[in-house]
Amino acid sequence: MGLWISKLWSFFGDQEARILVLGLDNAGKTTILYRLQVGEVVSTIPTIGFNVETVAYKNIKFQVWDLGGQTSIRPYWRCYFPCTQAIIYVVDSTDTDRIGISRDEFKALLDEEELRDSLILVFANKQDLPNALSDAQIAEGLGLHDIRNRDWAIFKTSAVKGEGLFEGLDWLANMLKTRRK
Ligand SMILES: Nc1nc2c(ncn2[C@@H]2O[C@H](COP(=O)(O)OP(=O)(O)O)[C@@H](O)[C@H]2O)c(=O)[nH]1
Ligand SMILES: [Mg+2]
Repeated sequence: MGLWISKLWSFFGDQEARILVLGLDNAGKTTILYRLQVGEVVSTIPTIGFNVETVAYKNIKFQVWDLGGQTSIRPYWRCYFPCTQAIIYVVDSTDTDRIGISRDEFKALLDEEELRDSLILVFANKQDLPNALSDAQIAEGLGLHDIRNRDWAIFKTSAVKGEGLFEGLDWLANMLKTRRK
């Protein structure tokens, strides 16, 4: 287990905290969840039919599900929004066809009232593949520079190689530390 998680935890104290790992299917979210190596990944399929994967470290929960697809289940996502300190938004940097869909989903999250104080950490994933868009292109594609009044950062990652993930999480921990001051 990495130092980053105890660092993250030290900023939360006893407070319940949630970090949502979201993005389109095939972005690499599940791979990232396993990479974190903070505990056992538990998969639950509520009756409403979307799969939520959770890994917990003390009072911090990381939760993953796929965006896109059926709009009828969207309202149920809101059950997972309270106490969300951060959103890790994962993009398959080779999926140029769906960057627009990813952007729309991302914008919809930013509009959620209960997520208005969440930090935004974007992972431009699959950077090990030759045709991957750069982090600047992903930032452009998602419209990151249009974001106002929120803290965000983008990191280049390769979930399969384990690159960039912990740099991003370190940013998150440092931001939480700054906010607590
Ligand atoms: N080359 C490469 N493949 C990746 C990376 N991250 C995930 N994948 C692969 O992409 C596919 C989808 O990953 P998965 O974690 O299931 O995506 P999810 O649908 O977002 O949970 C799997 O075959 C992964 O092995 C990466 O950084 N590089
Ligand atoms: Mg998955």
